[in-house]
Amino acid sequence: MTLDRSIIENCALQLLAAEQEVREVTRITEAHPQIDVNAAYDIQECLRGMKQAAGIRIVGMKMGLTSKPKMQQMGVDTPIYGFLGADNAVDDGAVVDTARLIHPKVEAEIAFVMREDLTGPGCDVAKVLAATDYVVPAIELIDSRYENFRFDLPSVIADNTSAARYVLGSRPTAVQGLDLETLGVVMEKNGQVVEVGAGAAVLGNPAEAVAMLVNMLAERGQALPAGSVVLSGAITAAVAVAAGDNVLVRADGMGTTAMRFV
Ligand code: 0L1
Ligand code: MG
Repeated sequence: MTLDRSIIENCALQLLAAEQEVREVTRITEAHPQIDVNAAYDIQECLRGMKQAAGIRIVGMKMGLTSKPKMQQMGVDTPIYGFLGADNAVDDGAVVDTARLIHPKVEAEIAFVMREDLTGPGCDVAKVLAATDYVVPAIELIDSRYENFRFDLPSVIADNTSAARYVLGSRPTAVQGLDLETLGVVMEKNGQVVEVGAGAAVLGNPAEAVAMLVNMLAERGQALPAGSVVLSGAITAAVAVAAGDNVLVRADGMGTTAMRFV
């Protein structure tokens, strides 16, 4: 559906303020139950425009709800996407201030860095691999702006799929010769292994998630530009973090990446 422009802008402003002021808000669908997935992406785009107008550069995209358990939990059969701003990026091993976050959780992911533009429809794994510059292990920090991390599908899409921070590994690896499906990933928190998984947890292959992103963008007349970072989706469950925690993700043959929390 097409939502009144003033409702789109009000919802985007509310979510932006929640992020900036580090406070929870009520799901936007409580006040506006008519918001569907299409209208939710309109709100996400409005939020993106507000951040760009404030000088934030868009550096990439992310996929969310890419695992079967998460899709089942939300009662959907299609993942969702969001955008990554330069203000979301954290240097490998750097400190993240939890005072700037509401209720942070971390996920182990594989990030793609694109060498060529990709345009849908019809994007597939082969096209993604051919257009990829390199892959690195990543940690995505999600931080829903909604009370108790509870939302419905349109609400979480409008909230930029809970995107908050991300860190990339420092050792770029070419995709050629990598088996992304059996790629093993381990997440450690404070030196203890807390999650393990394999690339196949992401739609059978993380490159499949990137292809799906490109095809979903095409439905809204958009493309994935060269140079984009793409977080392909969680390989592990999301793990809550707090000040004092150290999180490290290791991907088989691809090195590690880490975040420290104060
Ligand atoms: O990156 C993700 O998979 C998160 C998508 C949004 C749902 C959530 O916040 O758990
Ligand atoms: Mg994620």
